[in-house]
Amino acid sequence: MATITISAFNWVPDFARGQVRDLVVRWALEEIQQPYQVHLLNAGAVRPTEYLAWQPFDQVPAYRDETGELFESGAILLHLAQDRELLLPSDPAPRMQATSWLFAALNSIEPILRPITLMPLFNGDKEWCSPAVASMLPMAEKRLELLSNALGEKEWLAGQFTIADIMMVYVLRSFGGELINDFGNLLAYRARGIARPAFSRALQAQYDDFTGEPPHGD
Ligand SMILES: N[C@@H](CCC(=O)N[C@@H](CS)C(=O)NCC(=O)O)C(=O)O
Repeated sequence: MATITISAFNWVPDFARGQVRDLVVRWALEEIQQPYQVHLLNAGAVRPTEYLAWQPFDQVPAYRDETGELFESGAILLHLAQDRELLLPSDPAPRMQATSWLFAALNSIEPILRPITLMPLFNGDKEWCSPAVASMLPMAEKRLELLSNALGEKEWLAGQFTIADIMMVYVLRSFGGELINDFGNLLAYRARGIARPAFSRALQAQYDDFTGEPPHGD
């Protein structure tokens, strides 16, 4: 495969360390043992305006290889998985399942869990925060119950390990917290994903790249 460069941050606040979304790209690259370079940016500093041509929302990750450029972590995973049986089976039925579950992680699970986790972090001192979070819990519980039912006794969402599991485990790890405690199979699934050696290598690589300084030397 072509020489790969991804963007990542060299500094983020403590709460975000180990959660930044380049993690899923690093994880996929580690699964296929593909070396890559990292273009480091500081989350606390203004990014160079040229970066917007690569990532229009000024976020990480962005991705480049000799064939072109991508942004959006899901799109990057899909690209990396082309012709990579280890990330996405070529057999149409599981391939279609994995594609659906990749998007489900991003579009059907993350948006439901994300505010429940992030709102208290950023607005925990506001009076409206607790009732707002409480109002979102029933829908999250229902969605997780349906995810749990769909996973059932399976080890991975599409039968074999795929990019769908990379994204779903990332979402459950970053935004699932204790919300999944009532679902034994989801707890085991998340633990199974995190236990993969490629995940540990990706996590370590993200931490190793936090070499920057906080803004204003805070
Ligand atoms: N939908 C994008 C989201 C990327 C994203 O949220 N990146 C965060 C880090 S996890 C970021 O760059 N935040 C800095 C900012 O928004 O200024 C993807 O999945 O790639």
